[in-house]
Amino acid sequence: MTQLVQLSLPDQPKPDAVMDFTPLPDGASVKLMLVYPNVQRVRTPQLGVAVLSACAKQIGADVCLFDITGIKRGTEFDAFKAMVEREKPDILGYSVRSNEWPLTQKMLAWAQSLGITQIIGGPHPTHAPDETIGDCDAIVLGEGEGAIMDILRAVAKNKPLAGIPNTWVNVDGEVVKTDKRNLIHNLDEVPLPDWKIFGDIHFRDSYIAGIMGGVNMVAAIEGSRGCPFTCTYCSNHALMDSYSGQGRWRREKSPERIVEELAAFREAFGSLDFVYWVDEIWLTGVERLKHFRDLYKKEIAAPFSIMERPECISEEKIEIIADAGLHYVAIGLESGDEDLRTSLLDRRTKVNVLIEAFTLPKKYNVKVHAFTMLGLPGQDVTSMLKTWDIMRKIMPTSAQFSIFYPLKGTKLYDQTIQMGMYDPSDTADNYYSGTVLTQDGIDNALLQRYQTLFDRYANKPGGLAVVAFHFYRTITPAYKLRFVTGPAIMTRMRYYKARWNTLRAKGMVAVAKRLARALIETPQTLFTSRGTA
Ligand code: B12
Ligand code: SF4
Repeated sequence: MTQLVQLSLPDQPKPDAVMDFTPLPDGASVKLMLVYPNVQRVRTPQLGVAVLSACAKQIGADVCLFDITGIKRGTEFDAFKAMVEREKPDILGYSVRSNEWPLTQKMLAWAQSLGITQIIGGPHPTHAPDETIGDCDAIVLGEGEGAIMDILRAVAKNKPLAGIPNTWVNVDGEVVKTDKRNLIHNLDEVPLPDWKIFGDIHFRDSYIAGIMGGVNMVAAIEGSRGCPFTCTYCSNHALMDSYSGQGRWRREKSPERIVEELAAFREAFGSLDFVYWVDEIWLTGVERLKHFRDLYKKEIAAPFSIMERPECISEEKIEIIADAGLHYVAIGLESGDEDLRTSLLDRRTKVNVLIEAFTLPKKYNVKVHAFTMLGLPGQDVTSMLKTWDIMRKIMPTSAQFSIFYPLKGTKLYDQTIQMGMYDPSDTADNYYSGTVLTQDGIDNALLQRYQTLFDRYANKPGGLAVVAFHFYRTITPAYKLRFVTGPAIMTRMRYYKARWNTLRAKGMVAVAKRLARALIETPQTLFTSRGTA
């Protein structure tokens, strides 16, 4: 049973000491093993982890990373155990999104008996501290830079964690909660990310490199924090509210710092072919954009991608950023149903604004990617068809159709539970392969069908794509044959063909081995009628 304990520990840092870079005391050492339980195996570095590693190293801690990205599914837990036993960390620090919580829980449970301090941070524990504190020693809520350094110093000095700002600490089943420290006011003061803690897979084999084709080294960078919008399905509004009165929510790094960061990346990796910005919005002040463009073209000059909110796109801004090297912009369309967008999602973007946001970049040779969601609460086929209609108008270069998942801490999470559509014990490890909502007339088969057809036809030019879409969405047997049974048969056949090839290859290897052995051990038998070769 966990409960709030009122504690005030006099020698703990105050919440306004946002980042304290005081080194570990002389002679003290502490080893932090960060954990990235990347169950989706997305190949791009998690910048939170990279920044926390940099903070820890800056105060003199030893840091290593357990990253499951390159590890075969099903073997990640054994690999984790092996690394913990080999590295013997003092602290395990897990960075967790909601879909990664079940695996994290398993790791936490195993490592509990080893006497290692276990802390968790990232979006999931931040939004579900009450559900996660029982499984670990401490949670860091929200921004973690200041807290990780305080925690490392406390562990190095053998002091309790209870009382460190923006933490929940589990003291033998009782929870000590502290206020969040203020938001980091000046992002330029955050140490440069320690990208090198991640393996090459995240840079040379980045998923962006996969999309871009021909690109080799991709840098991921955070240029700002704090989206000012309040979409009901996104964790942003909850985080913004939780920091109310604790500093400006929207903060931007200076163009000088951004360029410094990218130059450091290029120095560390020897090259830089593409830059992937993780910021939710980018195109804010025009003067900042112009200044960024001038510096960036001079010092970095690599193509890049950004994410953007439709309302922030204007011709003036697109012209500047395209000139700086913008290659593609990913924009949230989410739904073509204006009523649903406005009343359910709190995205009050007018259709003409949406259309302009998607068409303007193309005018400047910038590719456009659309984020959309299917299976929203209350969404029926008519509503999904409105997304189809708008997709046909905007014709983005590419699009992705995820299936709505209620994230803990969001308004839609609470609403879907109240509406009896969602049982919170139902989780998903990705948001593409099915719905967790129970809705009349909308099931997984239907959603997957629309998702497949949208994927295939929504941004394919020409009338044939429209005919094919409506044909397959209405004629169920044709859809099944073309998109379900047909591909399943093909997959099976490919599997048997691969097995057959392996068998043949193995057979030949075995024959070759036997021949070689016979040649060395009993060469005479090769030339007699009893020869086995
Ligand atoms: C860029 C991004 C992506 C990219 C890159 C992901 C990656 N590997 O980093 C892509 C597009 C691939 C992606 C995918 C997904 N994403 Co995403 N993504 C983001 C985004 C916009 C920025 C993340 C980022 O780099 N932030 C900057 C760093 C510095 O901040 P940070 O990671 O939060 O870390 C800080 C703190 O959280 C804390 N912290 C973090 N870890 C730890 C660990 C410890 C020990 C401590 C002490 C502190 C701590 O300290 C850090 C420094 O302050 C966020 C929104 C946001 N603004 O955070 C969503 C967000 C993280 N994504 C989200 C989701 C849901 C996903 C997906 C599951 C969606 C899907 N398609 O299925 C996948 C999961 C894949 C994965 N492994 O991450 C949600 C997570 C919500 C939740 N409750 O889990 C967010 C919050 C957006 C939202 N919708 O609300 N994402
Ligand atoms: S615009 Fe994007 S990041 Fe901002 S609240 Fe909406 S979904 Fe979240």
